[in-house]
Amino acid sequence: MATVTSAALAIPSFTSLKAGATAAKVSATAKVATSAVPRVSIKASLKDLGVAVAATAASAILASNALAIEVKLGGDDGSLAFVPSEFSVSSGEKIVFKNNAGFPHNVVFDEDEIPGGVDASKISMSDEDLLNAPGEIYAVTLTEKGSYSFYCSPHQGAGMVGKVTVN
Ligand SMILES: [Cu+2]
Repeated sequence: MATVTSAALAIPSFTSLKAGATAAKVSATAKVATSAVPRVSIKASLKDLGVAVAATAASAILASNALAIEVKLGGDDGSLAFVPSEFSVSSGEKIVFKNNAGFPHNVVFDEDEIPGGVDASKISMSDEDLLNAPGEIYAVTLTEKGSYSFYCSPHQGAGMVGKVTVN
């Protein structure tokens, strides 16, 4: 019976780390743990706790993804454009350029339109390097504050250009 008590105590402290659906599930488990068949319910509650821990890890990953912005390469309508073409990020926020339509594309920062001291070649794909497959990505993180212009070298003439402000 001592084991049952400690398992039941562990559940509320875990619940405090969680919110929403998972918390509801854990408290349902707590009820089972105090029922008339302790041996079986301990197993069940530990198993459910394992599931809840996995859910916590998944939401942590989602939270870190929230710090990235995704820019489509090619509009859903097939337009040769960055979508969005003008946006702002925080310093250190990841920018993920993702092949969407009308590829191949690439992402090249204009050495004359980036903050002083930033090496364009370190943040750009090379002119010859292209994203050919659907969903292929190029990710870059800018730390120097200021405004940066970029373009897609195959489609620059068609107006596939963009601008990001790093705050
Ligand atoms: Cu392009």
